[in-house]
Order: sequence, then structure tokens, then C-alpha cells
Amino acid sequence: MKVTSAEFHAAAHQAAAVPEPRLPEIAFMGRSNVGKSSLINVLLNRKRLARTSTTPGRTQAVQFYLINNRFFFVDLPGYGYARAPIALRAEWGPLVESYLTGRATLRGAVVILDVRRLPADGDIELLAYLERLSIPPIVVLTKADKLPRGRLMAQCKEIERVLAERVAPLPDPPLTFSSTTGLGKDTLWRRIRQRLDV
Ligand SMILES: Nc1nc2c(ncn2[C@@H]2O[C@H](COP(=O)(O)OP(=O)(O)OP(=O)(O)O)[C@@H](O)[C@H]2O)c(=O)[nH]1
Ligand SMILES: [Mg+2]
Repeated sequence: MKVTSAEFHAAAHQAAAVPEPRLPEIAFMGRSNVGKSSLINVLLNRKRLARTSTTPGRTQAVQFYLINNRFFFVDLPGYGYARAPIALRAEWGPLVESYLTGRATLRGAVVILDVRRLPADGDIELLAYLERLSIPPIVVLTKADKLPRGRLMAQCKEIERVLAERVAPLPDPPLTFSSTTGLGKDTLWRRIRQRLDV
């Protein structure tokens, strides 16, 4: 995908501040610190358009990025980070929920998992929730550079097995990815373009 422009559009800290639906959107979600913002930056060939952090739970707003003036990438706050301030945790549910429900322009969700860990209850709940809302997921297993090559394949198979056991069948098999090496970038763009129809 040729990214000719990518710019910050808006950040919503509460439901009322979410921009009106206007163009097709792809949302990015996953646990705190899993690598959502890094993955967005890699797709867009930008160093730090989406803010990344070493402190988990930093992206606490729904962030909109306008790409090629044609569609939006939406960076959702991470979930499952117990040490986020209590007030922020209470806001996460309503904010994300109000964004995800009835969003006519939302074409798909990139659900990001850490390839080194088996899917946690929060990940499973998220996938089940997307299924109920009929939002098709693109499951990405990131940080693949952190596993030795010999273990990577076996670990991916194990994650696939857990997902097959606990959630509805996925439209495509999980995609192995690394923001450090760019592994999986072209395939992920292909799937995103399919969803966006661009
Ligand atoms: N080695 C490696 N590190 C990664 C990768 N992706 C992200 N990281 C690191 O993981 C940390 C968290 O990355 P972020 O992109 O900020 O994660 P996030 O999911 O947006 O985090 P929150 O917004 O705080 O929930 C940073 O230190 C990144 O440099 C990857 O593919 N490989
Ligand atoms: Mg982030």
C-alpha cells in the first residue's frame, strides 16, 4: 500500500468526543503494551505518529489517524492493565463500547496478541464481543522477533489451537508480525485493504 499521507485527526477521551462516522475505518486493539501503536507506525512508515510507550496503558484515548484522505486508522486504548489508575479503567469500557457499537463505518478490527503468550481471558472476551457485533477480526501475533525461529512456528500453532477452542472460527489464520523487522507487514496491508475495499 502506498501511504501518501498519514496525519493525526482526533483523540477522544470520552464517548461524546468520538468524531462522527465519515470514512471507512479499521480499529486496532489489544492488551496494554502489546504493540498496537508500534504496529500502526510500521504500517504507515512513520517513526512516531502513533505514540508508543514503555509504560503500559499509555494510550488512554481513542486516536484517529487519517490515511491518504480516504480512510481512518483508529488506535484504541489497551485493556487488561491492572495498574492503570482506577478512574481510567472505569472509563475504558464505556468509551470503547460506545465507539464499537453501531459504528457503521467500521470495516474491521486488527486484534493484536503477543506471540510469546497464550491468549488471555481479556483477548478471548474481546474476540467474542467483536463476533457479537459482527466486526470481522484480523488477528495479528506480534513481537515475533522476540522468539527464536525454532520456537515461533510451534508457538503460533499453539495459539491457533487455543483460539480454535475458545472463539468462533476466524476469517483468516492469525498473522505473524514484527514491528522491529517488518515481518508480516505486506500481508497485513493486504487484509486491511480487503476490508476497506481500497
Ligand atoms: N521487539 C519488539 N518490541 C516491540 C514490538 N512492538 C512493540 N514493541 C515494544 O513494546 C512496547 C510497547 O509498544 P506500544 O506500541 O507502545 O504498545 P501499545 O499496545 O500501543 O501500548 P499502550 O498504548 O500503552 O497500550 C514498546 O517498548 C515497543 O518498542 C515488536 O514487534 N518487537
Ligand atoms: Mg499505544
